[in-house]
Amino acid sequence: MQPMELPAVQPTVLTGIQPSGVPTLGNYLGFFKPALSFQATHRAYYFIVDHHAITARQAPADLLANTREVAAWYLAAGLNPENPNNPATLFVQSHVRAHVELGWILNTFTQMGELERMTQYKDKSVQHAQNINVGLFGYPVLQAADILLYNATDVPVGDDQKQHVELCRDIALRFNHHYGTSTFHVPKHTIPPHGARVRDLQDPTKKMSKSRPGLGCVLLTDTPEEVEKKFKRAVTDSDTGPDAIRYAPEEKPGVANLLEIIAGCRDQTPQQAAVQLHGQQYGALKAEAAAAVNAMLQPLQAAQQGWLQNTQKLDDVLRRGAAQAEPVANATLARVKAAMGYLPPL
Ligand code: AQP
Repeated sequence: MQPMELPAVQPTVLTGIQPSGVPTLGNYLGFFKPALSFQATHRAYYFIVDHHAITARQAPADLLANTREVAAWYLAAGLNPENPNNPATLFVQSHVRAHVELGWILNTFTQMGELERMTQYKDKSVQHAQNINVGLFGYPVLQAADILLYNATDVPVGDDQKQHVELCRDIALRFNHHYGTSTFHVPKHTIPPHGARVRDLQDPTKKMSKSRPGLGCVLLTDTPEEVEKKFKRAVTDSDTGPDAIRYAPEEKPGVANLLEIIAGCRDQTPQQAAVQLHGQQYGALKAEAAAAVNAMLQPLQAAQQGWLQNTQKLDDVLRRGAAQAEPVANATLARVKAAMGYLPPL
């Protein structure tokens, strides 16, 4: 059988987020904002990874509500499915069945040892010690399938996901090499210059995470008062000198986190934010961070509520998105199966 050729690859972006809770400020600065900037230059696929979210137990009502709510955050953050020149595609992972099928196939191109080395698996095994399921272990394989199905050239993710995208590259190269084909396009990850790892305000050694809500975690749904309270209590250090506010991530992780947050909200660098606050005390830094976050959150929250009030329109976007994604995913799956010698459906 002749191998089926990889179509000419155009710049294509693909990335996703789990509907596992209310997204955090970390998800916004490290994910939504940088990922959506690719719409201007790339064929863009954004999705909601519900199959990934079930690797930790989700209450059915929460999974259902969170899936629409995350779709509404994407749209509020600027995803534009109506752009006449280059509409972005937004869809739900489970609406395109090829993800699971390719994930199964790629399991056979992934070594146990590779998955055992994944930092997220190690962290989540501690976080969900009662439920270390096979899906949690195989999470990066399904993620590789997600990426490869759309011939993605760029995968914008936060710092924590870099290792998974590197594994995806290894799997794609291994498959192509084994069959002597160019079945998969090998993607690259893109880490945003700032906001790649927004840290927990109470413990700047940890990333801010939607499954670890609390005083250290700013949620996109927080009121201005909640945001102010969380920043007021943010952990810094005991430095009181005139140089206390400076950007030194190793030496002063709490302060660096606040500067990165201000910078991420205002499209500047953390060094620029530090210069503007030079000579002031930490109270001023915390107040400035809260003000920057609130100014960014208020229009975002209003836009998200607008989408949630019109679920019919929201569902239409998701339905059209799946219809656009499915043929692309199915074509890749057909190429994979042809390369491997599967008998096509008769
Ligand atoms: N604190 C963060 N700073 C920068 N980027 C972040 N991301 C997550 N937290 C931060 C990025 O957001 C994208 C979507 O994340 P996800 O929902 O797929 O899962 P995650 O990385 O495990 O994020 P959470 O918030 O910690 O979710 P839970 O608690 O459900 O596991 C990814 O690109 C991620 O890098």
